[in-house]
Amino acid sequence: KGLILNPQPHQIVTMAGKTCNLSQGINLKDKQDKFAGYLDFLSPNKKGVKLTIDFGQKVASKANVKAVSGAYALVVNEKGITITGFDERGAFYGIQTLKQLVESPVSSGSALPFVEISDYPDLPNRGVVEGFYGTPWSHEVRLSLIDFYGKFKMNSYLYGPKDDPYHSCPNWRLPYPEKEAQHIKELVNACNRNYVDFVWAIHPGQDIKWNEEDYQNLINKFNWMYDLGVRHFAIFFDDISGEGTNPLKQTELLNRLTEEFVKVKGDVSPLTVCPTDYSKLWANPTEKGSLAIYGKTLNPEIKVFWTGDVVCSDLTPETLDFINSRIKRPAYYWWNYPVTDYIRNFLLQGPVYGLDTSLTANETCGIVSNPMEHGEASKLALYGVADYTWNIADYNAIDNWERGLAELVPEATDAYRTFAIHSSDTENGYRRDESWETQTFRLADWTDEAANALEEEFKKVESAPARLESSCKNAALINELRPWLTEFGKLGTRGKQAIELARIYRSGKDDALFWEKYIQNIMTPEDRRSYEAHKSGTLKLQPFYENAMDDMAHGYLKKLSGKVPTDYRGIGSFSSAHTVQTKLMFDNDSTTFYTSGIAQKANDWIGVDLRDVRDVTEISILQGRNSKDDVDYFDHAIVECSADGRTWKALTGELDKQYIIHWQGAPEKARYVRLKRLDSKRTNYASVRSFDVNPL
Ligand code: LTM
Repeated sequence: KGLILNPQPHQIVTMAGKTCNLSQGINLKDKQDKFAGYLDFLSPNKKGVKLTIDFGQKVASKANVKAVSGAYALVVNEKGITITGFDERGAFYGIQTLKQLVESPVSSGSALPFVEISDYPDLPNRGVVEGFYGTPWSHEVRLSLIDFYGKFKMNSYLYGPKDDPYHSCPNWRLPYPEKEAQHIKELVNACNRNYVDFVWAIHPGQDIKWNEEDYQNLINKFNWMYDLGVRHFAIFFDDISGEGTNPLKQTELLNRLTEEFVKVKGDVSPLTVCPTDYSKLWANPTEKGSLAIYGKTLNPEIKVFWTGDVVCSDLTPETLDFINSRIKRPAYYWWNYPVTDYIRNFLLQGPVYGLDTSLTANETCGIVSNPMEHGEASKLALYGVADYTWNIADYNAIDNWERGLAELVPEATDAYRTFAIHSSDTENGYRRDESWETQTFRLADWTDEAANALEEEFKKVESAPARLESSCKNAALINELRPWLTEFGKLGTRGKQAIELARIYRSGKDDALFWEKYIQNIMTPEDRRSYEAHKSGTLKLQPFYENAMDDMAHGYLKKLSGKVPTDYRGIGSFSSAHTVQTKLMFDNDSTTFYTSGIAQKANDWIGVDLRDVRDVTEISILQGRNSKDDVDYFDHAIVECSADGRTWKALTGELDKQYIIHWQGAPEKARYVRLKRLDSKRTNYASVRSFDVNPL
């Protein structure tokens, strides 16, 4: 209790009531003279508590330290403090744990509890790949993150920002200009200080020629990077087309580089590669496929990345079985979370989950997270990745998230928590749970108790930005969060006002007041634009607001006109059909889209609720995310209608590869119309840009 350690150690035994008093400082016995510079959290004093630090196989085996890199033992007892590392990195990790112990509430600054910790990493490679599209991290953010990796025992930082032109096309053949080269040197030094491997990656595939000239270009670039201090290298062949995708040429290149660069240098570690087929979504699974070629021909020491069944996916034993049996080694997992380069209007602050807790190093040689271009805001997720990769079986996503919030914003944890719990989902990407403590409801299910509780939550949402702005000491974090905080606060106000409005609406007493306040609480096109640019609360809060406002308008217009208004609602069998995104099908704007966020399958459907049984005479559906040639559509589909939502009547036969669907016929009595997918090999998302029924 009160002992907050991240990552959680494998074994920890505390001696109740016994403590070691650090108020007189420590008397350091740094047996190999390595760590004096790492102990600024303690005061040196020859008469203080003895702190012995040592490492190496001999001392480690005496202290029962597991024989893996990074393992250590930390003992606090009446004789003082002893840290024993299996290797130098292990001793460094022992110091990180000691620092967290000293700073833990249980030690209240100087009364360190007697403790025996025996600890080691589950996976040999743990860390981060800066592998996203968009603005690469600034030098300051990178330095701050590298300290963060060391503090939480992550040992790998792969440098591969897609928009660094010297990493990728067009300049991968050229040396870095002077200033950038100096920065790389500083990053290498910061990584060395933190016992993190700085892995410099090159992304040459889009225009590489498989000839001697480009081979020499690559060797030259690696040599320049070597001269800047780089000792770990990777080659990324992701997201390319053309001759660069050839797996035989890729493996040939990696094998040759291993012989002629890695082995010749002697102090360079084995290479890492991201193949073009990094996801099951498009990898050819057969004996002739590129993964099997990797398995048969690639030097067994080379680590191979895999992102899972889709590009952003959960880490499961099944996906690792699939890849490992083909590449003939435990895959290196490139986890596309919390990356947001495909949904740049989101900021992901939720718990880290979706990583199977039964895995071991036999199934994966490591995991790196691909974060957001917002480095400070990515730390919350990285705090989870560090914990998971170190101690897989004991990993608890929610517990980790709670600790992470307190670690990152100790001055305003509650406000940060309010923001984070409602800023987790992606709406139409890699779906994440969000707002799980909040109950929302449709107005038809109103109870005073539920409305009051939700109103309280909206008030917290409304006040969270100011609380964070005034208390959080991490200015860089606040700068990244600010645009989202602004919209978050407004969402709180809108939601709170929707509940106040619903009270007037439900009383049915003052229509004029209701309508006046309704108009005030509607989002203007400008409000919508700024909310769209920095979204949060997409799973529950914004849908509550949208539904409440729509339901009130519907009820009010019905009361005034005596007829059911024609405000159509989107419906469907996908989980994302329950978000407000479905509105985009009816906004008279074909550049918008509605997509499921999960792979489509037979019998999935997307449709419209006409709110009443009507005569349907014409239906027009436009599919494809951004253009009519996109892959996200139902290539084998049928249009159906129904009066009750249970019995459906086919209006068309099987529609084969039709992005644009148009049906016209004798009036059909229906309240619901849908487009249903039939059998097909397609596993893409599904998008409908417009769904018109009886267009005017
Ligand atoms: O995931 C990989 C291997 N490559 C790219 C990343 O660069 C990108 O950040 C993510 C997320 O959009 N998707 C990719 O395909």
